[in-house]
Parts: sequence; structure tokens; C-alpha cells
Amino acid sequence: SPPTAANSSGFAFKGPSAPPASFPTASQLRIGIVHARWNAECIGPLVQGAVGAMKKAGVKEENIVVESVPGSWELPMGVSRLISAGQVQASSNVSDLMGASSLLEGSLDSPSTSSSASSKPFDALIGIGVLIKGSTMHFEYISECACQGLMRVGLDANVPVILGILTCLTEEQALQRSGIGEGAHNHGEDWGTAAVEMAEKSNRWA
Ligand code: DLZ
Repeated sequence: SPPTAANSSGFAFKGPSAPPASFPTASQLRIGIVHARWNAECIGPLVQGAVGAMKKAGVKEENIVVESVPGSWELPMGVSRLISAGQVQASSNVSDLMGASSLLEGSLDSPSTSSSASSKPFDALIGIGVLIKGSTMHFEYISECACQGLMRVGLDANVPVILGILTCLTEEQALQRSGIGEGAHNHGEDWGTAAVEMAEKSNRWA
């Protein structure tokens, strides 16, 4: 659980308060993750954290699709294309359509190899990246555009897109937020839970 879990009044600082107690439709949800490959030491645990939280909430592993793009700059396009691929050709292997390889390739069931995998469009997506400030202006430009881009893609497609981008001033901050080190908290877990909550609520509000 987050180190900043809700107090007895139900409030939390620097972290979400408790999510819904259960996710009744989780087993029917289909969720996509697109992650950048920069700062892989953090990306791996963040993706694992998100996948773990979704499975804990009841999402089936075969209904979680994980794809990668080079860096955070490419996340909005990657998420946008994955949404389209899921809508157009939901019954085939989305990985083939993306043509990208993931850090976690092989660790999750490919939709094409599992007969119980869902073939419907994605109910929610997560864009995962880690940006660490360097000595040039790259950090500022990429952070701003990647975050704005993910918001735009989600609103344009009317599909929940979770912001899974860490924008850190130091490597230590990035490691801490990836669950690495003493007292660290893996933000990927929060993103996974947020994806399930938003997927369910969006379906209900449709
Ligand atoms: C170029 C760049 C830099 C300097 N830093 C990061 C970073 O910290 N995290 C990240 O995800 N990507 C970084 N990139 C790569 C860009 O996001 C992008 O992949 C390239 O500029 C190619 O378009």
C-alpha cells in the first residue's frame, strides 16, 4: 500500500486515498500499456507494478496488452495507435499491428495465443515513461508535450488514458517512485488501479 495511505479521516497526502473496495467488472476489462524504454531500470518495475495491481483488481492477464516505444516523447502516438488498433482489429494480435517489442515481452500472454483473451476495444490505457532532468532543456520540452499529448489522446478518443510519467529532478527520485530502495513506493501500482477504476466508471457513464 502507498506510504501515504489515507488517515483515519479518509484523507491522504501525496497519494490517492483508498480506491473502490472492489471492481465487479474487472474480469471483462481490456487494458493497454505503452511504455518508453528510456531509464529501463525504473520502467521495468513500474510496468510490473501496474500489471500486478490490475491483476489484483481482477483483470485477466491475457487482457492486458503491453507495448513499448523508444522514449516518452513517443508515448502519445503509441497510445493513440494502440487505441486505434484495438478498435479496428480487436480480434487479432495487437502486438503485430504495433510491431514494437516490450521490455516485458513474453512475460504476459499474447492475446493471439490465449483463447480466453478479450477481443473488444481497450477500456483504458496507461502511458508509462520516466523523464530525468539533465543539463539541457530536453526534459522540459518532452515532459510538457508527453503529458499534454496523453491527455489529448484520451479526450479525443474518449477513452481513459492514465498518466504514468515520472518527471524527476534526480535519479534517486525516479528510483524511489519506482519502488526501488527503502521506503520507496511503486507508482505503477497506483496507475494500474487508476486504470481499472476509470475503465469501470467510464463504461458505467457511457
Ligand atoms: C532524448 C531524451 C532525453 C534527453 N531524455 C529522455 C528521458 O529522460 N526519458 C525518456 O523517456 N526519453 C528521453 N529522451 C528520448 C525522447 O523521449 C525521444 O524518444 C527521442 O527524442 C526521439 O524522438
